[in-house]
Amino acid sequence: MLVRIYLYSIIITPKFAMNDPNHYANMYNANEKNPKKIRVLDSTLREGEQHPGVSFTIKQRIQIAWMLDYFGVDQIEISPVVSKDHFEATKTIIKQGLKADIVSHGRALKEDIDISLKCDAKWTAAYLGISDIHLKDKLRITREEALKRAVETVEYAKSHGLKIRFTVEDGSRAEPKFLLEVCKAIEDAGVDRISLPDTVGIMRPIGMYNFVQSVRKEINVPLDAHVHNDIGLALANAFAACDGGADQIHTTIDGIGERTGIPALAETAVALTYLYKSPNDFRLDMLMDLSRLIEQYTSIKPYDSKPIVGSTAYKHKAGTHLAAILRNPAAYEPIPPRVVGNRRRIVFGELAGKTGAAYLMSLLGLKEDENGAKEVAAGLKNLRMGDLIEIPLEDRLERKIINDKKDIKERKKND
Ligand code: HCA
Ligand code: CU
Repeated sequence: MLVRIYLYSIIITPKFAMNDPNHYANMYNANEKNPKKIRVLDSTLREGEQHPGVSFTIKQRIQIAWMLDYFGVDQIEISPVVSKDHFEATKTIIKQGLKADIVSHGRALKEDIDISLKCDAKWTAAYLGISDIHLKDKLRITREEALKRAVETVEYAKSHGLKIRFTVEDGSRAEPKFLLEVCKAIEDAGVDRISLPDTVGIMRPIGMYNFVQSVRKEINVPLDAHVHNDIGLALANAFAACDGGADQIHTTIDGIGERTGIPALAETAVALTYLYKSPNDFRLDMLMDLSRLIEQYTSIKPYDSKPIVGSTAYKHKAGTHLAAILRNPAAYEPIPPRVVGNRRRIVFGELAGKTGAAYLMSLLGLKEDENGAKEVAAGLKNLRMGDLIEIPLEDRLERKIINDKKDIKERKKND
């Protein structure tokens, strides 16, 4: 009877579904046949440096730019207007001739564009608040003055041979008609990209979609999504923006930035590759190293449960999880740790259960025996000390799969 059910399930389960545990999830995700490419602009050197406590040296900035370029981002943003050191760093990075565009960020002022020109920039980005609160309480200018300044900035950059992205800062809170008016005017002035930011992270995904789509319908220029994480929706909002017509997401390493930052590069790049099937060419196995580099240079440690790069992102603890993980890690891992440069770790303690205990015993060279495993599991529970040991699984251990008699026999032969 069992055999019949097994054969039946093999016959009716398509082979690809059996080979890919994410197959049905991918069906719900409804990817198009030829998904569009969504680009990444990394702003660790601009938005990231606005994170409290972060300040890189010139050498660190250059190294971060090199690594981001090697990783495969499309644009790298840095602001030369901040200080002499930032100017030096920008100029030097531009001179390196990296594959990524280096975007020199500043205010919507001729003097800031001049600084970009002095750095020999090919790309510049200018931002100007356009919401009523920014106009009234930050810039103290009228809508008319803002519109004029936006157009003049774009015209000035274009007349000096620069490519320019214009950021309508606080755009998600600007009056929609005025937002479109500004976008149309800068499109006519020859702007190359427009960044649509959710500067205070107030949008829900459908709101971000509507915001971007309203501009997409009227404007032909490529659009960037720059979204803040104040309520924790930045990553979701970035992708909603792309569904609404944006084709470039702003990230920083570990998501650092003003207040609670913007989407993390790791999460964005993994989601693009695996969930959105965007044809990028990222070296995802650098993600852990990129995160560690920032930790080293800033002393900001990503929180344990941070997706992809967090220290618990690939730790498995509960007995039922261990039982599955030790046979097939895909049971509880959407993406293998190696792909992103992370490691799988097993936690042994009061939740380890019989399978976890048996595995721990086999690692210690103890004889495989069901009762012994039960006793160890009970012992771990009775200790009431929570988690006791954590083992990173190196190659040799990772291959050692519990209950795999063949493996055990072979080991015995080799011992
Ligand atoms: C700032 C504001 C900004 C700009 C975003 C952009 C924002 O300069 O700090 O240039 O795309 O969140 O609106 O970061
Ligand atoms: Cu920002």
